[in-house]
Amino acid sequence: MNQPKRYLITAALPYANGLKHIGHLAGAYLPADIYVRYLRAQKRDVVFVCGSDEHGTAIPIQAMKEGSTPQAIIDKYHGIIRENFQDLSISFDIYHRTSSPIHHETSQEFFTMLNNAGELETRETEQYYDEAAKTFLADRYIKGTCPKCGFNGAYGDQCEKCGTSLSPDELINPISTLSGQPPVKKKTTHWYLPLNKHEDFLRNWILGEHKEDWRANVVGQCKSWIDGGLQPRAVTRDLDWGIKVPLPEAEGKVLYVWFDAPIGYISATKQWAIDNDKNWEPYWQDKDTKLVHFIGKDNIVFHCIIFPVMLKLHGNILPDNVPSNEFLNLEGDKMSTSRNWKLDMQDYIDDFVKKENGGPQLVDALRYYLTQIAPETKDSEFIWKGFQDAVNSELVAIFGNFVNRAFVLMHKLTSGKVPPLHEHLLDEKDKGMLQEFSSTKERVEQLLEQYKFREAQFEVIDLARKGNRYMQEKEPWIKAKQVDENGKVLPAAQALIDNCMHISLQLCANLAILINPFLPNTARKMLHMMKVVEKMLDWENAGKTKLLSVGYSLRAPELLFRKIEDVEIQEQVEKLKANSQATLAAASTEQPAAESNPPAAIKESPVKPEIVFDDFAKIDLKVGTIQAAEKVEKADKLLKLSVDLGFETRTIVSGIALHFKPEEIVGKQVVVVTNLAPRKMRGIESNGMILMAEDSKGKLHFVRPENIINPGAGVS
Ligand code: B3M
Ligand code: ZN
Repeated sequence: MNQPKRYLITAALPYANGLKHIGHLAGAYLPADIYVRYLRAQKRDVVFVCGSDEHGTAIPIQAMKEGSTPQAIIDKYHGIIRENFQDLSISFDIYHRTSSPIHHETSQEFFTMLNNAGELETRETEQYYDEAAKTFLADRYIKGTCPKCGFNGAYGDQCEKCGTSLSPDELINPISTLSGQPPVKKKTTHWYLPLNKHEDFLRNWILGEHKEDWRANVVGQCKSWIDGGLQPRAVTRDLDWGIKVPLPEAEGKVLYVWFDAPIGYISATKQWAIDNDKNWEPYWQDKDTKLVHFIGKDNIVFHCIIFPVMLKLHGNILPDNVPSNEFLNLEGDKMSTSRNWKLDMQDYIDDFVKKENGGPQLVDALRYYLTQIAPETKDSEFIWKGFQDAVNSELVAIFGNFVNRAFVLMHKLTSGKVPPLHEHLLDEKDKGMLQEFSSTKERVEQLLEQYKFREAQFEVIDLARKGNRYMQEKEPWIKAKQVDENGKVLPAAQALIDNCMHISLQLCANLAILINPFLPNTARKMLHMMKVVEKMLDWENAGKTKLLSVGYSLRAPELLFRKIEDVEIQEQVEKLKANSQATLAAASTEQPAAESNPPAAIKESPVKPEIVFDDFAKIDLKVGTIQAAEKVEKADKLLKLSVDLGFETRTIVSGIALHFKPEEIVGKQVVVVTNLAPRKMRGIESNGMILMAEDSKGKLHFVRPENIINPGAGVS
């Protein structure tokens, strides 16, 4: 492609059903932001769109969990996620919402056009229906026994225990999570996108045209989908949360969330155009627009197979590339929301950015480490110790150190001003260093154009490393010792000092430009130190050796990065473990819905393996009375309880905060496992566990004596 006239950059629309973690950030948003900042520095015409994905069953399910409504859920999480991105310097031009009217209209128009053009097919199938709740059941609303591993809390689309993708038909003894009753089969009609008809197009486009320029993992996944034979895909659902199918005969049906969500990129562009008095059409219609989708690997099929077919049929341009990342693991394990093994953007912001010694430098610290470990070609791992090392031994010891040295020495040896360059005195080392400006710029540019962000960032740090080495070899502070009888540095020595400092300061200016896409806050701080305007960061200035004028006086150095202390990372590791233990403890009281209706005869038993009476007798159960309850700071699921057990009062941390308000449970009686080994959660020692029952809607209930009795009474 020749130089595109304009760019439309998208980052996957996060579901507004919960907090997003740093795996999401590293997967799509950060690389997209780096790319966009680079394009903006090049003065290209670029629009960066994103927003909340607010449809699909994920939303009402979360509402059920939080005892809230779908609307309240999307409002809540849209606000939080949007602010998290802002706090981490992700610079969207618009952060839109798929619940907006403009998106509903755009999606319905899209569907209508495809349907009127005869590009959709209808099919009648039988689907699970809940007679009590009078509704068809989305896959997620059906639970049952996994045919693979026997876990009896598997969902109709996936078993979360063994990870197998399922269809509801495969579940053994399916149960509706709405009513707790077994669902029945009922006929329903849906609209399908016949992907099978577009196989040749996809094969030529992906495996022909883009085999070389797309990432191997993306091409590989697409190839296996296409080779496996493409099937028609339903683009409608029986659900009451979503965008209504715009047909009179489709009462009660909505567009499938994966049909409307990617159209969200288009409606976001429309809204951006309205807000900025621009035209949106060229961005989606002109061939000279470069469209790039940044996503995580679980979204590949939707962005490379399904959405392109929709775009083609609708007469839009196709993506030029879909840089998709693999997964980011955390401290040796897969990140997981259900196991609470994750680092949310919100937590990082609270614990680092919004702390006294935090601020923008810690935004850049996270951006730096996440780019350094970006899972571009394979899964990678976030390790707190690795974060500390990256910050302390690279940002602080290499980049920050070089800039600081250059500024300190300038104030000491060249009276706080940019000294002149004495060309005739330049030696090979000086020339070599100056050469590096432009060659680094070229390498960074090539790497960014190929979406190789980690290598690109490495080049920038490497340039700072070279700067340190250069200064070390030149030793201007030693030359400054060559003085005359008045203590004035000899002219010959001063000239050499001037050259070293001149080159080092021009290098600082170059570093600011080159680091800007990655660490924008650092670049701004450097601008301030150099007393230059934002315009200097234009990419065309990179590689130039005369950015700062001779004689110009610069400010005193500011600290660019601070060290990360051992205790900070220890705390994080402990917190991670405590949170996930608390979640697991809470989950172990959960009874999968299928257990409330034990199915008659299935091999995979719904109950745990048999134990002998002695095993049971080891557990000490007593009745207790809750005397006090309070929320545990920064742990949305935990309550700290004081429970009177008659013979003593115990502190117990329980993962029930999403189900009960502290004030409503004081005075209630509960059953406590009193001889469970103590466990620390969020730094609080928990001495026991409260028994809970979970109903089919996922709500927790206390297990307790029918009437108030004396605390400490034994339970057997
Ligand atoms: N909301 C899934 C996800 O967050 C989905 C992406 C939509 S992109 C159009 O992984
Ligand atoms: Zn399973």
